[in-house]
Amino acid sequence: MSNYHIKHLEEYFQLYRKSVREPENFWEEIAEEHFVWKKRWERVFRWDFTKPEVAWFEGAKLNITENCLDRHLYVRGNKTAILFEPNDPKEEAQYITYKQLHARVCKLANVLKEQGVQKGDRVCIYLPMIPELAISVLACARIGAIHSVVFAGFSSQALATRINDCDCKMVITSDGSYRGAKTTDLKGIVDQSLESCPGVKSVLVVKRTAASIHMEKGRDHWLQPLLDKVSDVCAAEVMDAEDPLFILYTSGSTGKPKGMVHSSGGYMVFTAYTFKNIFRYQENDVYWCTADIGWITGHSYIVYGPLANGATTVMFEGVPSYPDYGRFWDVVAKHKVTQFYTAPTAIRALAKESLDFVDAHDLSSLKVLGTVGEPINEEAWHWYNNNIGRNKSPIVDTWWQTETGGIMISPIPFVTPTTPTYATLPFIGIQPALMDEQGEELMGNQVEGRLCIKFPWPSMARTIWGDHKRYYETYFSTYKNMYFTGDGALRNAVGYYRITGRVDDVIIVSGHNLGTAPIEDAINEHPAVSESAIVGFPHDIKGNALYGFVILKEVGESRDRDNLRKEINQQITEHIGPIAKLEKIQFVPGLPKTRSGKIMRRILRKIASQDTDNLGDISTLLNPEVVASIIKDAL
Ligand code: 7RM
Repeated sequence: MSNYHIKHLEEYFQLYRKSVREPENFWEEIAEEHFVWKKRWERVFRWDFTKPEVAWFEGAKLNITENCLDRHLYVRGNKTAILFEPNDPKEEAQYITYKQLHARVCKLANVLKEQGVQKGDRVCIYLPMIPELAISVLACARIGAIHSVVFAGFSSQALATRINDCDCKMVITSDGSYRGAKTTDLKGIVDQSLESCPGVKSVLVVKRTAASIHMEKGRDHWLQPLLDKVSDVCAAEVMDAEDPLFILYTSGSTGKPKGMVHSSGGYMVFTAYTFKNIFRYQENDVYWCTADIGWITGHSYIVYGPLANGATTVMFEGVPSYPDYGRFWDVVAKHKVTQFYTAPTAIRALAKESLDFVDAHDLSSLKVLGTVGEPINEEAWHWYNNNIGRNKSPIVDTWWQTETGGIMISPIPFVTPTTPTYATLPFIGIQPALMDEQGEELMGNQVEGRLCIKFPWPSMARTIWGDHKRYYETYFSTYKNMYFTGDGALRNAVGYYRITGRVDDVIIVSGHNLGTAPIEDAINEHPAVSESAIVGFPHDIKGNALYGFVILKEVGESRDRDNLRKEINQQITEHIGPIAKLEKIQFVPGLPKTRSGKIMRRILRKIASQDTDNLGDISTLLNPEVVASIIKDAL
């Protein structure tokens, strides 16, 4: 157990140095001591960022679900694995033990097999935050099927794109979902998607809302009757460490979403090891991450990382504002939550409300607080620290990405002194670099540049599904022999990292990554629109909000502007989902362009954030008169 639980700063530095000087030995010890393998690896890792080709624990055989379930059965079989807190506080919470979870996963795995799902097949999971979501993920892993979870807030078109991109043959969904006061007809959305997904042969439907829904004969099946008929024993498929475990889509700055492919051995080792240390998980703790399993945070730090450590992990179906803004704190008090992990956007939204919502609840169980998803501003950090952490629970500001699989830069609580807005130090084994625009690494402290990682780590994505070239171009072509994150960052006088935000055309709105191109494509399909450009601008709660500059066609000129705005947002909701709706829409006569025809987004960003005193270098600007007119009419 020696190096698994880091206890003081000196130990962190020692382990960090070891992980850099002898990475093979370091990771081999972790992998050997803390996991069960069916066969040992032949090589700890192999890498070549020029291709890129990366492999961890090659030759090893395992099944991640045996590490997350089976091995806990004798030591903690009756311990709660998943603690389900429903949307409606009047509905009873569910305490699913490791034994019960194991049985439910095996049953579903048997149903999947019966439905013809085989090792390597892709299964799309489109479910709300109910236990069946985690169970579906694990059931796929049990039989070696590759899960592709799509966040249940995505529209039918977005779902169809993701189903088709990786050729899923099955979808697991529910009749509907509850979120706050709203119910959503999830099955209706799936039905619509499947009109354009010929590869999907079967749909399994979990009953949640008991809404009356259409069941397509021969294709759709209620899940429960199928579960009732199968055994709760299902041998785990023997997987190679490098076999794909899952695909998870993330927005790119251009083109269609990227299906990031994660493999099983390295992903397991890294998510489990980071979970244990970054949340200082101890046996009787109750850990709660408020993310949705539809995002990477949920995959790594609701399901795999916690379960691989035998933890109790809370799954919350609802929203922070229902039935009122005290709900998070109500849940913390009710279940005596010890680690609480959320996003800055949630903290900002709650900080706007009365402190009475906090003070009405006993938060004394809390030991560690976490944040993830976007930079946390100083004010939100202090509010969180003072009111939720009562100045004694350290805040771990964890920086990482869908692509990195696990947390990369973060304090270790009670070990790394924290500084507001700083993600602080790289986790063990992570070698960050800051680069200047000429491609030179910035050495020393007090520098700011583009954040890269210069050495492989176990949980990095291996490719983009079906497009390895795009994987290379997006992440490995900008800086030679480096993984480029797309983020800017600075390193302060003591070597702490602060992430300053995206440097590409990805905008993070309420913690959700949105690429500008897909939104623009959606808008441009409106018959009255000829061209559009989207930029982000600062927003009190969402972090960033979207500002659209839209050029109308002649047919649009005579139309009512407010109706057009509604239609444009409707268009976006249909193509992507409500999370991508525009906060402001300005109709403009043209867009600032360079002589080579590229939109100068830098100028639009300045206009959107009402910062037009100094537009910077506009020497390549083709149409200054357009800029003057946009500024004059800015919203
Ligand atoms: C885990 C997750 C990734 C992007 C990333 C950053 C931003 C995430 C932080 C952060 C500042 C943080 N995956 N980001 N964590 N920025 N401080 N602690 O969010 O793929 O959905 O997003 O999120 O820009 O590149 S993600």
